[in-house]
Amino acid sequence: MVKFEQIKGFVFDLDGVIADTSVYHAKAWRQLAEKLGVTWTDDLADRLKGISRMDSLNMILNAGGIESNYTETEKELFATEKNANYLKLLKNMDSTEILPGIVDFIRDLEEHNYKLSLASASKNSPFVLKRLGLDMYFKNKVDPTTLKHGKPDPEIFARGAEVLNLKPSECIGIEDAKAGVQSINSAGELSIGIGNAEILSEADINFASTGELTLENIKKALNSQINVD
Ligand code: B16
Ligand code: MG
Repeated sequence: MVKFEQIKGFVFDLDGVIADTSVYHAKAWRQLAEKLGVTWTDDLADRLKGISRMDSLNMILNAGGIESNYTETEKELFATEKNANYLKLLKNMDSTEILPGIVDFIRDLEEHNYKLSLASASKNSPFVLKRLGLDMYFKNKVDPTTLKHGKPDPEIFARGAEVLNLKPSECIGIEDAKAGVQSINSAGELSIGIGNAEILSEADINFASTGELTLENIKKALNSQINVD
């Protein structure tokens, strides 16, 4: 197990970790799914977290058994429609959408000279960060349009360490999605799962909410694991 003292950087997911936008993604997908006659379930909503736009659409069509009913051009139109719905929901977005404890945590990381990067699958992430007033903290970002594979593939979190000039073993990745935790783990970083610990059982450390995300709590969690091992 990695020691707390080895850690030099933090790689953040955006939707569901920094901001409460995962509910807006779910709302916009639900609108489209129901229009296409696909039953919306909590399980489907969970599986979509962290998954790229086109992969999410394919997952929804698959869940309804209608993946072969549409051409690629029609799928592109559906994805564009979902994004337009999503952006409508973000219309009045501001810093009040930042999840609890996140600003204090980021400031604390900066104060202690940790490096920060962003590993969000969302093409909207630069816009969202700007609206939240947090873009100045994330100069180092992985551009999701340059990725060959989406989460759970390790590529995005591996690149999140790379943009910081750090080794994966020197980084902690923070995620709210099962696919995201799997990406962090297979990139060789230490994973923190935010949310349902049963769904995120593969995470090295679990916190029920971002409010628990402090350097002190991370240190405590890591030290208690070392003592048990
Ligand atoms: P977009 P994250 C992910 O962001 C969301 O969790 C997922 O719901 C969304 O489909 C994906 O970004 C793509 O987003 O359509 O805005 O490009 O959790 O990786 O920050
Ligand atoms: Mg997320």
